[in-house]
Amino acid sequence: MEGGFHTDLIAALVAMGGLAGLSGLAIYAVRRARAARRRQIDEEGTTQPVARPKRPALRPEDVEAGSEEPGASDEPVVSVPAAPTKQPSPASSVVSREPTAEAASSALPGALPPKPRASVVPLREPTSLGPERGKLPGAFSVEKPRGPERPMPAKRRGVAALVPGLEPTRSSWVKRLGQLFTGKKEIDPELLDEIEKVLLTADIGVRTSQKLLSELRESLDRHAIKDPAAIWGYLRRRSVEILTMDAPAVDFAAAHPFVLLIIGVNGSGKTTTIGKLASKLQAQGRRVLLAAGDTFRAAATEQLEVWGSKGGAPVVRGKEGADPSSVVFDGIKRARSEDIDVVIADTAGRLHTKKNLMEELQKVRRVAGKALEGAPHETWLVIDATSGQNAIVQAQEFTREMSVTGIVLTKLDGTAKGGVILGIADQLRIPVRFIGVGERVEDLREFEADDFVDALFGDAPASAEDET
Ligand SMILES: Nc1nc2c(ncn2[C@@H]2O[C@H](COP(=O)(O)OP(=O)(O)O)[C@@H](O)[C@H]2O)c(=O)[nH]1
Ligand SMILES: [Mg+2]
Repeated sequence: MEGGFHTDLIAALVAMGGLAGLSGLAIYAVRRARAARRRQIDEEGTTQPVARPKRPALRPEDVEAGSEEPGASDEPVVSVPAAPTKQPSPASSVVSREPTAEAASSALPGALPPKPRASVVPLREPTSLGPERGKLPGAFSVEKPRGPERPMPAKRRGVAALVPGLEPTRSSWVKRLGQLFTGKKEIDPELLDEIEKVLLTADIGVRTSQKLLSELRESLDRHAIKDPAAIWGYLRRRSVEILTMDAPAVDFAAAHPFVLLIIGVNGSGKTTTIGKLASKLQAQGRRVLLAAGDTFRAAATEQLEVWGSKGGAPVVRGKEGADPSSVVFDGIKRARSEDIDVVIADTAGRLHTKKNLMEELQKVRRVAGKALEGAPHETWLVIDATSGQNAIVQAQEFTREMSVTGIVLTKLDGTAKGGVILGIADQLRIPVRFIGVGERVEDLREFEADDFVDALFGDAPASAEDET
């Protein structure tokens, strides 16, 4: 009885072992076939069946790695030619599968090629291909492309240098906007409502936000925009258009001396901007003189002298409370006699009343013209980006009274309100000449609409990465 039971038990175990072995073999064969297919797609960029090259036998760890890939499936992978991507790929590129939630959210939708099925992720060095492949069979990679490994042409380096200064804005409404498009395949009314909400809180200003939205709705009605990625592309393109002015570049050699008048409210960054700009001009070999027209505060003159002494620029000053126009007049006269190339005139941002300030500034303009015909050649309004929508109101007040030829937007590094630049540019149609993204000389950056929008909307990971 007992012996028979043992025999039965052994027979059952043998049968089960056989079954497990068989199914194990079957799973192994399927995995091996999948891994081989992935390699084929990866290496040849095709899904067409072709004669397979002989491979060494798969090791157990290869099978193990393959089975852990969350994105593995038998779906065909579409290979995309390098042309539609922003960064043309060098010799090495890996076709990466796109629409996993994580991978999609790692890049803002603007970076997506027209068909968001797959993108070409360039690698910096061809040599990195080997180990990279060993770890991540490219065609099914769900790991985010690693930013620092991307090659960087000169223009992209300029954009990259701007990115840290724009981080507060990038990681607020720009990020929220980007997240609206992540994983979205279709445009629904909800998406438009969400876009509206984000734009209205972006400090762009109600007028400019509404304008963008009504244009967007109209494009949707005309079926000119068909998918969410196209909306993102549209917002980027319109931003560049708004920020691009039909104005000639500033030519500091257009007059001798070239007189630049700097105006703006107290604390907006006038004196600091003058100091940074003077350093830049001196680095170009120009002789610069500074006129300390902010006679309202003694500290302002001292601050200008500190900047002047750094690069050896003479500073013309008046007594505290002196007429600023007389200081500017003296400065221009001295510049003419000393063969100075550029005079930069500082002014006060606050007098006893607003009306007085505007009158005072108009007088400075007139007197500058008496010291040198055609002066001031440019008048730049310095605006503190941290004041958000107030900045738009402020700019409107100044430009009503003064002929302003350029805007300098400072302190973008310290605020999420960088969207204000769009409102200012859209409503005033005055070119932004420089932006301030920090305290150092190099943080005063010549404004270039294209680069700015690239850095702001960017294709660097800016959305999901920070949230996990
Ligand atoms: N973070 C940052 N601070 C800035 C920038 N521009 C100016 N500042 C600071 O803003 C403050 C006021 O600047 P100031 O030039 O004195 O303003 P003014 O009263 O208009 O002359 C100073 O502490 C500057 O260092 C900028 O782009 N980024
Ligand atoms: Mg000042």
